[in-house]
Amino acid sequence: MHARISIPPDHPRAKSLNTREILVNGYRRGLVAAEGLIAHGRGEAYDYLIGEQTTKTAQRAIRAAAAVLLLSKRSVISVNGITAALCPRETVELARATGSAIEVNLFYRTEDRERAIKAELEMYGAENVLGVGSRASATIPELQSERRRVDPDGIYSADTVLVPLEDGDRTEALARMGKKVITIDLNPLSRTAKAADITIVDNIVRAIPALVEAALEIRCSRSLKKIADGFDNKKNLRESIKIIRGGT
Ligand code: PTJ
Repeated sequence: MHARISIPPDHPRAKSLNTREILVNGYRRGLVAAEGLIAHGRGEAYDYLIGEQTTKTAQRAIRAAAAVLLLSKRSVISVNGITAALCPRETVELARATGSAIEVNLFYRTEDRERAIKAELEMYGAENVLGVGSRASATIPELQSERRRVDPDGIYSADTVLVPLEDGDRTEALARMGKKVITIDLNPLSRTAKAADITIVDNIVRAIPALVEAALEIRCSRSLKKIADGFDNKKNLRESIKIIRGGT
């Protein structure tokens, strides 16, 4: 990740400020929607409340998510603007480590942004990026937003979908289609967080690299099913809320 201006490395908020710079840069490069900058601001507030670190609770969700991705027959990583700007390399690595496909799926959909995101992912080695332009010819039923347009070879026929930074509706619609949904959302109170099968309450800049690490660590394990089945999302979300309230 490269920032446009240089933030003094000893600045107490250097990491967070660098992430902002990369996002603003991503906006200027046509990857991120202007609204994405606002969405990230909301995320920052929650990140501050969890101590800007991957909590034990998030680590549990990350391990379960890695197990589910590895067990799935057709897993898909859904990529939006923020994800493409902040973690393009790690998203491609995660796809490789878990045998997942990558699909571009945008709330504020424009074909220019879809193509820019595809090109960014390809720069980091992604092949066969799904969901761009006319490839998104299938429709998620009962969903009104632009996110409803999906690739018949990707999200539409997937058994598991990883949806980082989501907006509630699609998670619920994918769950109705019988798919397992994994999300990364710093807000444990969001509709997405509650509707997903596995919610990783963490910043994507930490969560996606941690998912890669977990997948590489457990991919040969015989206990994948046990890890996946042993995870309780409701309990995990309650614990995340407790952390935010200062309960641990
Ligand atoms: O690129 P597009 O067009 O698909 O647009 C994507 C956004 C994110 C703009 C769109 O989906 C949106 O408006 O999302 P929301 O409804 O604002 O939800 C975003 C959620 O992600 C909120 O609950 C935030 O707390 C959370 N969030 C924001 N930044 C991060 C985050 N979670 C993890 N890591 C972050 N860096």
